[in-house]
Amino acid sequence: MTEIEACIFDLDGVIVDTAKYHYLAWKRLAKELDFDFSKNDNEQLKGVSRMTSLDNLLGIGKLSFSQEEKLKLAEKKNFWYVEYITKMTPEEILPGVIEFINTLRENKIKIALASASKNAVKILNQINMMNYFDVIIDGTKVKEAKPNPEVFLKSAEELGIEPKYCVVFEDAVAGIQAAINAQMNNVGIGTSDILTKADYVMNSFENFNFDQLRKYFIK
Ligand code: B16
Ligand code: MG
Repeated sequence: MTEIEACIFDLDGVIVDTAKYHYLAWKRLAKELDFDFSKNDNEQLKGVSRMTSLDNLLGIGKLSFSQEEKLKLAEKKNFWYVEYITKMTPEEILPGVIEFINTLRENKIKIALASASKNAVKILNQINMMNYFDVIIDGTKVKEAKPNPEVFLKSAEELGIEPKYCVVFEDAVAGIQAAINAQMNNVGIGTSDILTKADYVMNSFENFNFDQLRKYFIK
């Protein structure tokens, strides 16, 4: 990579931990359908679309429903999920995120949000972060779910930056694969035993700045 011109952020698991609210809402649905849904099972639902998450959940419960019934179940889960996120505050922004984004701003780096969630704008409003992004591409603007690269390619296109000058920040295996499919550099937020394909993995943004990012990627 010769230069970094844009950073593209996933939302859930990178900027905030909404995975815990998705989990509570899916668990409640599983309980209503009379099966158990563990935290470990929840890993399969991270980063993928709402309907794919539902298919994964129903697979765990070994249940099948018509498309119409599935839409109703997804709507029900979303209603509960929205109840949780409506209570979110800026205190839930993960450590170091704002400080890191500020170092990007100081270095004139373009910033995009690329999330599979149809609730992304609602969450950004709750945590007062709408103004941090030059471009927001969410689940309402894409057809294909990660690992398809659409959400990242669309972000780069709207920013007017070529994929090879972008760095994606992702917590999900499907998201890292989507970044690779978009031919973008990427940083995994989590652990390297799970995010095995990420270019670089870190636990959090705490004490991380643009100079460190540059040192790693600019050869
Ligand atoms: P919604 P991200 C993803 O957000 C979540 O990780 C995933 O668990 C969820 O199913 C998906 O959004 C859709 O969310 O039901 O709110 O539309 O990680 O891409 O920011
Ligand atoms: Mg995520």
